[in-house]
Order: sequence, then structure tokens, then C-alpha cells
Amino acid sequence: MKCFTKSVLLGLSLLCCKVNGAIIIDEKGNKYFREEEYGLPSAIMPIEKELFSCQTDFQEIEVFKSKHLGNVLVLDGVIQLSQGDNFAYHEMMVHVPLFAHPNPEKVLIVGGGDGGVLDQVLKHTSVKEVVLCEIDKKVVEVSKQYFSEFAHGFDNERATIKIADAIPYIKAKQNYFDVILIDSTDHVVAETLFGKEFYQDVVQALTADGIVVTQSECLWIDKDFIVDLHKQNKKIFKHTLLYFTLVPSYVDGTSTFSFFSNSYDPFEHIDSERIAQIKGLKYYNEGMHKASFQLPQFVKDALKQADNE
Ligand code: SPD
Repeated sequence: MKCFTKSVLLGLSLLCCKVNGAIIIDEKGNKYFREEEYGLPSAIMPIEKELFSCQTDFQEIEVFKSKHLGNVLVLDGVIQLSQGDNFAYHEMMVHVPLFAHPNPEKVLIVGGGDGGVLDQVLKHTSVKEVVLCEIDKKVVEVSKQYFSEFAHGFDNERATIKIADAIPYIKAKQNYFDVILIDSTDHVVAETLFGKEFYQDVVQALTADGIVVTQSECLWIDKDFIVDLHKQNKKIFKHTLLYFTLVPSYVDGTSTFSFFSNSYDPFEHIDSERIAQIKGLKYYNEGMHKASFQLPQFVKDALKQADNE
């Protein structure tokens, strides 16, 4: 993990390019993690203890214990999840598409090696098979150790864990998955998981009435990226919608998700009785499902402008 004193970090923030997270050390030796993108600063997270750090063939993996949000997983300098607020991301990534589908039985998770998405998918009794395709086995190992609350999903008999590149895996599948969830790392690092070629393969791997949801980064900071993805996938899917959730540990406190389907819109199959069967949800409910698609005017305007181009 990069370490900077305050003055070096201020200097870096003047560069108008993507800069990932770094540890800041104050005069008393206290450590803080600060992520920033395109020169825009985020909240500073006090670190209680650095727990783990390694470089794999794919990325730098770090785990630290934060003062307020428990253990935090960082990949290539970008916060992926914290124990304290991951439910806002994982519940919304999973339950929105799974409740939008009338009967999801086969689900694919692309990435998601921390197990958080898998944990939520397995709460749906309709799901008979869930495949998790993660490229970096170290993410799974590290998560089992430091985020053990998700670990039971890996041993579930309905789950298959594939340590592999999801791109060829998806290419080889035809008309198979009801729902595909793309729980990737940062969009710059995982660029190929957002491109047109990838989505053409995703459509083939989905059943005709399938749904795909991808994490699509932060509402404020990544607006242009979100609009470009929307523009690209409007040509591939009948329903292309954006929704969002609030994740305090992320760089601007939000995460968006892009919802694509050639069959279902996100609302027509919401069923209160199905939702009530899942106990212990902390963020998702029927109201949030609907409300999360309501967007601020500046985002609506940007998407509308893209539609007219
Ligand atoms: N802007 C950060 C995006 C991180 C998305 N990945 C989260 C993985 C959680 N399972």
C-alpha cells in the first residue's frame, strides 16, 4: 500500500487523473486511508490496524481494520467492501434483479471472490445453481480469513466456485443463466468486463428472459463512464436502467448498478410475499427496490442526452 504524508497527498490531488487510495500518516503517527479519483477527494477512514497485504499475478490485495466500519478489503488501491456497510451494496446488487425475475434458478457471479454476493444469492430458495467465477484465488482465501461472515456460501451445495477468467467461461455458455451479476473491481482495472464484445457474449449466455446487473461505479465521480455504458448497452438490451445505493466507504459514498434485460423491466414481478421470505435484510426492501431507480435530475439529463445522440 502506498504511504504518503499529508503534503505529498495534496500534491497528488492536483493531478487531474485517476489516483487510487493511499495511507496518510499524520504528525502523531495515526494512519488513515484515503481514496480519490480524478483529483476529487473522498472521506478519510481512520485505520486501527493493517492486517494483510500482498501482490498477486492480478492485483494488489490489502485488508485493514478500520476504526468505524470493521475490516476493509482494498484491491489495487480501491475499497471493495467494509464489514460495516457492505450490505448496502450486496443486498442491492442481488435482490433487485433476483426479485425482478419471476423464477431465478441459475445465477452466475462474475468476480465476487469475497463471497458477499454469493451469500445474498443463496438466500433465494428458487436458486438451484450458482456459479462464482473469480480470476484471483487469493481474494477467496483472504476473504475467508478476514470476512468469515460470507465464508459459508463457498461450501454450499448449490454453489460452484470456479477460479478462472470469466470472459472465456461466458463465451462457452449458451442460453443458460437466468441472472448474471458482475461484481467486478474498479472499471479501469476490469475494463474488459464493461465492453461491447463482453456484453454480446453475456446476452448469449443468458436465457431469453435473463437479467444482467453490473456494478457501475459511483454516481457523481463516474457519471461519464455510466452514461457511456448506458449508451453502449441500449443497442444490445431492450431494458437499460440505472439504480443506486449508498455506501459510505466508497469514494463518493454511492454505488450505481446498471440493469439490463431483453424481457423484464425491474418492477413487473416484484412480489411482497417472496420478499418477506428473506429474513434479516438490512438495506433492501420493496420501497428501496422501486426508489433506487429514481435518479437525480443531473443524471437523468445526462442519460437522456445520451439517448438522443
Ligand atoms: N468503486 C468501487 C467499486 C468496487 C466494486 N466491487 C465491490 C466488490 C464487493 N463484493
